[in-house]
Amino acid sequence: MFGNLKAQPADKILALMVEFKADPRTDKIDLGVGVYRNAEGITPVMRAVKSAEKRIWETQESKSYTGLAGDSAYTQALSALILGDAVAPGQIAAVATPGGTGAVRQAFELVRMANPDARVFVSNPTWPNHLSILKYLGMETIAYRYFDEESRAVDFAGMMADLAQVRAGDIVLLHGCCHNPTGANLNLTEWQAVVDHLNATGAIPMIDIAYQGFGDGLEADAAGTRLVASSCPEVLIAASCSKNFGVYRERTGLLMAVVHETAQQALTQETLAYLNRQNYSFPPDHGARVVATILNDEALRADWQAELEDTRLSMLSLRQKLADELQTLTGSDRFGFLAQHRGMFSRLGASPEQVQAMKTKHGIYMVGDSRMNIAGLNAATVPLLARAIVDSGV
Ligand code: PLP
Ligand code: TYF
Repeated sequence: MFGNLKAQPADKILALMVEFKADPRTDKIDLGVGVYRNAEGITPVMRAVKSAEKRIWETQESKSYTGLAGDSAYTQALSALILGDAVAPGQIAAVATPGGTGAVRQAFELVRMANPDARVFVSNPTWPNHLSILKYLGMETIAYRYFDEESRAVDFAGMMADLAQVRAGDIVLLHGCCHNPTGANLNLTEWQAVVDHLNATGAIPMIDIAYQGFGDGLEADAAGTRLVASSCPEVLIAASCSKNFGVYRERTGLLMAVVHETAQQALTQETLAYLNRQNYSFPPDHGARVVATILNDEALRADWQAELEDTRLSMLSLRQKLADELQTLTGSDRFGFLAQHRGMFSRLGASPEQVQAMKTKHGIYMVGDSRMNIAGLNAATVPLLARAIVDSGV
């Protein structure tokens, strides 16, 4: 049996992690995998997470099973963080999932169950796992233009032209904020135009939001998602707490379905719980309990927000420093987009050869499509990167 297995393509981001680790150079710079790192290069456990874990350790009296949907204190608190009051609670079905990836997987499975003919429109480019999971599930996937390689901004005209082909029941996958891998995002006017188009055609939005609080702030980063949720009759939302709570390895995610008719809420909720049961039964609890503890406690929540805001501002400041440094070195505004992009990532627009040259000559690791994790930088490495970029002829 095992001899029948075929080797599967590796995840290029995770492969780069391994390659970086094996590089003996001490001055190497890791701009690969999307993990936040502070100025000391550490991915810290957030203060509020430590406090919540202590509290849980002190007070938790049982680790018996929760429910198939996870702890409702978690699903409700995180739904409210993402959606605010954009939709009435009675219109939301929600389940905890193992990370944002688990939510994405369950969302696609729900779509396939409800409408096997649905096609899934994804941005070109998108997070590679979207494509890999869709392929694994055998779902038809269509790419829409998203990134203008010249301006390094959203190619909105191209995006809308490609979305003209959507049919009723098709799924349009959108990144809620901090687009991975480009860093280029829709503004609210553009979100509105997408919403109008989806509603005119009957296509269904699915939002993947994995970086709320990393771009323009907790509220601003959720604005597009809230607009969609309040304006479209049916919406899927896959959310991750990995980044904004720094609980990567705890696998803490949420899948929400916003239903038009309150009567459909119970059936959708039951189906989401059913899908959890088929795949892993009860979702992980520890990270979810930490998140719920933080969100439902005024002091912990304030402390978490303050640390998240410091994290966001540190990335913004690195962006500005890098853009300024490149401005000085090149005497042009060609790299001004770095300060306009939001979140952890920017697609630099370097060729695969230039990315390779930066790795071999300068020990700078970025993903092959020239996606850089801005949080991998610090004040000392920004000038090194800027010089390597210019030196490589980008
Ligand atoms: N969606 C996007 C766009 C991501 O970048 C990530 C990665 O962090 C995720 C989903 C899922 O993250 P996780 O499964 O670690 O919560
Ligand atoms: O895009 C990233 O770097 C993060 C982390 O299979 C990640 O989203 C990368 C690859 C992967 C899972 C998570």
